[in-house]
Amino acid sequence: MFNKKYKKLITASLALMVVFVAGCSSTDDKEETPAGETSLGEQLDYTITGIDAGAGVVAAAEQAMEDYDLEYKVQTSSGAAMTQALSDAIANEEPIIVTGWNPHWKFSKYDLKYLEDPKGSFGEAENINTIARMGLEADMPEAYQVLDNFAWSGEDMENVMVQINEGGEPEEVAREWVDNNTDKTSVWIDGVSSVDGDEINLAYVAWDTEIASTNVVGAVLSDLGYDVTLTQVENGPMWEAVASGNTDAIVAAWLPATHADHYANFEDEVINLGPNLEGAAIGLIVPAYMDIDSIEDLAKK
Ligand code: PBE
Repeated sequence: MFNKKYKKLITASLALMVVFVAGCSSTDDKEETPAGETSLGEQLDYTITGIDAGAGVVAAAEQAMEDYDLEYKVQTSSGAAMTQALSDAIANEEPIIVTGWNPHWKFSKYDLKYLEDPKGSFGEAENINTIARMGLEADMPEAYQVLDNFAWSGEDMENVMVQINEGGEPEEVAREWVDNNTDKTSVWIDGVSSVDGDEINLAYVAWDTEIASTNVVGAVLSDLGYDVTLTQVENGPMWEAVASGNTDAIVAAWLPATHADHYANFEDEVINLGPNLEGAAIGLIVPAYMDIDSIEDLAKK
């Protein structure tokens, strides 16, 4: 009855009507995405860019998805993959949500913001603590004293992190920082005697914060005469190592919230030497150009 041309026209108008009707059916909530536009959730494929599966911030992000009743998945990878994805998204002015933390070099490189967390899924202000194995004080009193004294500011740590991010070898950057900041490091070694090549092991996870701090403490211990080994592990094994005595200490314990489960497991098997850095934080972080401010906004967009 119809020739080919008419058939095409009819199909096209039907398709237009479908689009029109679909567009009309979802306009009652003002916050919803206007017809024809891709929602933020769709643009992000409902994905939060996470880091390593063992990280406390990944567990907290998964908890947040439950607390805020969100359909997003937290994709795990590594700290380095997360910062690469962040950098790629910013280069293209695309949306991205990452599991992040501070101190961190990313804040000096990019214009970023934490999403507000009114339900407190990511906890309050954090400290980074130093944890020693049982018996370290008796076995290596000099190292124990330095580890106990070790404390610096977020700004100090970021100075080291920025230089490593700019391509410096962690060990060399740490060495240089220690040499240039004797006003600080002299307090850590004040009254501590040198040793003669005693072996000491520090475990850490390859998070940018911990790469910086562990290398700095390693450099100071090495100046005192220790034969220092830094062992890179995952978060769970790091806690097991210090609890079992397989490593001598860690400077990477985020408390009270981020590593709360690990600390609760091993509290009686380790010595907590207290904070080496105060005022850290974890959370969901986005580029400042994104027009959301709170985790709650993800439910609407
Ligand atoms: N972090 C950095 C760690 C603690 C240090 C926030 C990635 C974590 O989430 O466990």
